[in-house]
Amino acid sequence: MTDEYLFISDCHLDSEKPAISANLIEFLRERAASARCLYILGDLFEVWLGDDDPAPAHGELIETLFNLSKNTHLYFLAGNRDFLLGDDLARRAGLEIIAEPVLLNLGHQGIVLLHGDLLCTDDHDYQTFRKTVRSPKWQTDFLQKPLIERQEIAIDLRSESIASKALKKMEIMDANRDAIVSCFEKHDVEVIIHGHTHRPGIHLYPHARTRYVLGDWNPEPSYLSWRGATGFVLQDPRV
Ligand SMILES: [Mn+2]
Repeated sequence: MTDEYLFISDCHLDSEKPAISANLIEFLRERAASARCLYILGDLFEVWLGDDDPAPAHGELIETLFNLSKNTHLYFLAGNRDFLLGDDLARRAGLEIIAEPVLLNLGHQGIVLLHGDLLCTDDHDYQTFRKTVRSPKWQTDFLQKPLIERQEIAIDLRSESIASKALKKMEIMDANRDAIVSCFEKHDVEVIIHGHTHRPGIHLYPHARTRYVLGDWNPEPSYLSWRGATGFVLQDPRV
């Protein structure tokens, strides 16, 4: 066991993309096994419509997570695709569900963990939608519908989302600079770690502040590592 902390997000696991699941399972078995903690910062699944979904395509992954959780502490912070991941799946996968913003100290640095969608404040339509679907009432009502009906609603929402994204300028889907700066200030931290935008990178700000953006896993793994001896290292073939 090392002092390593690992951070991933945006695997978007999907039965139609088995190579991503295979990469993640290998990462969990090989790379993450010696880490102290693994933080999954949302959009682990392309879609998660409730823990009563038998999700047979994800059986091996859930078992691999559970086995890993015996030695490595696994945290899950919801993304915009899998915010309905609940206590039942968390128990089966050995995950501890955490709610953003998550504050953490590593070395002498204060860190805040987010999925990242909250920083995309220029996308007003999305922020309105987010408020609706994150309300406990909406979630309770939705989860009471039969699974087949939830799947149909998700397909409708997905096609609307693709259509609206195609019409929006790319920059309004990225993190807003004012939202980033106010996030550093509000939480009084030196580091922000998030995913969601699928634009992996390391961004520097005044006052020795750094924002690490995790990439998606299509086609290659992307992860951030922290160790006392090395600090943060972003592993992404695009960076
Ligand atoms: Mn996302």
